[in-house]
Amino acid sequence: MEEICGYYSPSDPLSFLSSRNVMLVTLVTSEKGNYPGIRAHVSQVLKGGAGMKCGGKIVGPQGAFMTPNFPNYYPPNTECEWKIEVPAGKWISVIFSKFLLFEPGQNGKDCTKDYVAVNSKKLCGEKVGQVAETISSNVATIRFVSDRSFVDRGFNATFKAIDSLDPCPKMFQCKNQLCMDLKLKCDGWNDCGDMSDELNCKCNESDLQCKNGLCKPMFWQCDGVNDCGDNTDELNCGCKADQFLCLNSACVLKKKRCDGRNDCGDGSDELDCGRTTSTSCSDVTYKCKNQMCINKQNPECDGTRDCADGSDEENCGECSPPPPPSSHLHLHHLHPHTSTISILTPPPSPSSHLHHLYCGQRLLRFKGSRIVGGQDAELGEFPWQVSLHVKAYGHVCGASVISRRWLVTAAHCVQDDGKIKFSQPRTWEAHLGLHTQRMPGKAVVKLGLKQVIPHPYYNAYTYDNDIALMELAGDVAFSDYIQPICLPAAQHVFPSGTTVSITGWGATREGGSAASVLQKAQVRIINATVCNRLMSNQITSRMLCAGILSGGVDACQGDSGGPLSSLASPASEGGRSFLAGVVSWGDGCARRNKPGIYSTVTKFRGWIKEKTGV
Ligand code: 4AZ
Repeated sequence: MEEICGYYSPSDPLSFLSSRNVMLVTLVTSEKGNYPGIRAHVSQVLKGGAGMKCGGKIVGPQGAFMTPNFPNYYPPNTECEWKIEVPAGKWISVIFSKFLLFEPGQNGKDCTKDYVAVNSKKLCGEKVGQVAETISSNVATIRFVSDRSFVDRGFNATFKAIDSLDPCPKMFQCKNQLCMDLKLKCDGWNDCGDMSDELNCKCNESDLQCKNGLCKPMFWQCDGVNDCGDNTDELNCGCKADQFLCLNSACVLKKKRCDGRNDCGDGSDELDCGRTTSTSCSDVTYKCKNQMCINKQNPECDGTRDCADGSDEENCGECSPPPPPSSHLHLHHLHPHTSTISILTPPPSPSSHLHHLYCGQRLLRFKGSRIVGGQDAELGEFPWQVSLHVKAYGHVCGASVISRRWLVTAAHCVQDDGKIKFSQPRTWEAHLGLHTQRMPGKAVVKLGLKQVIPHPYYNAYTYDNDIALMELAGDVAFSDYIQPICLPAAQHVFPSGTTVSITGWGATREGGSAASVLQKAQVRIINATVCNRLMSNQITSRMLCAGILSGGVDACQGDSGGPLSSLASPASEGGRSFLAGVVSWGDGCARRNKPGIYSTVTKFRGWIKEKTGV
């Protein structure tokens, strides 16, 4: 029926129903780790019991029907036939709110295996969202057929009598026949599922008209994301076609870029011009340890030695050597009789004894690569993620490993609250290398704290400067499951639209309960001006917004203090993760147009260095 793994709470057990007197359960374990395993109860149910019944005649203005056992798997080799009759003169609208009839080898069109037939129209496969069918008669026959092989969860459906002249009274009818609230038409969101509520719209003044006819909320313009689909919302964003947009939002002629002169005023037209050179220092240049500045954006830990003193590759982990350009063993013949051997370290592997030298890199390899709208992280996928436990209570906040000694978290996690002294190091136990709460594997290291340093300007009312440092009671040994994340330089830029990861054991929905297995999700960085508008002017420059504005994906309670990890583009060598933000606050969780708010780590780079030396 299904292949499952992971952790399921006893309060939310899985249940399976076999349609016969046999069920095969196979437990497969790998060589890694020991776990408590499973405990299952088996009971017999009456064959042909209520849940197994299907078909029949349903008469009335509305009703519901579903496949046998729904939402469990329907049995193979089954046929159900429902005869529906609504009052004379009316038509019938059938809505399948779930439609799961997947079967390998069936393409969703021919429907030669398991299918549903609405009169003679066959439907099959798995459908996302609701499916609507209109029958232009007051009687209909719905047939469900499953063959001998492969079963799925089936469907549940409702039907109602509709007026043939007005099938969606006071509502908008989508092309796929669903009825939608009129307010949802032309609001920039694909509510119908087939975009039909967003086509042929006359955009109102607060909306942006895309060239392809769609209307999108105006605040999506120039946010670095192609929301229209034809990129028209990202054209002419402040600058004309032949102009370059400077980091300070000024426009200069494109031909002035990389001409050796500071045309923007902030020097950003002279960044990333191919050859990295020393330049006069400004807000947009990177300052090397020797106080010289270079004209390259985000040069730190990118595998290229850009500063003459190599300092841009220095804080990529403790005593990290500048990563070399390839992974071979090279002999440099300096002199006929002497040769220096430099061992060019390969990308770290679990067996590499050098792997503790790196930051922001996973040691384990992954196939592709709660948080609301996320999924289980893989073991070792976010080795800098820490779970901060209050002793005798459990997980309270997240944090990130930045060195053997230091963690970064949120200041609001370490504020005293009545009797609980969150500001005291002895209150806390940091769990590093953790994957599943209450299931500490061999990889987990639990450490007490020596110091807790909240940012001195943290404001508990506005959440401004919501960042804190934690010194571990001892040095932690890095492993496949414990690694530091790279800290971005103060000038590091995380452009709007960049996809970043959020991770944590926080609530999996607003007001919901915490996750057991570390959750991960991807969100996008949102333009600060847009975000400030969405969040009623509460965003300071120490805050960074990230989210999915259509809702459904976000950090939530219990994720606070955890990392907003940004993977440097694979093109820049190394593919390291940088700590772009620290989970701080939000207006609820995963709501539409309410991004998550993170502390901007670049703003605190100097303070972190001053307090920790990292
Ligand atoms: C919290 O309560 C919290 N949606 C953290 C993040 C967000 C909301 C609430 C962002 O810790």
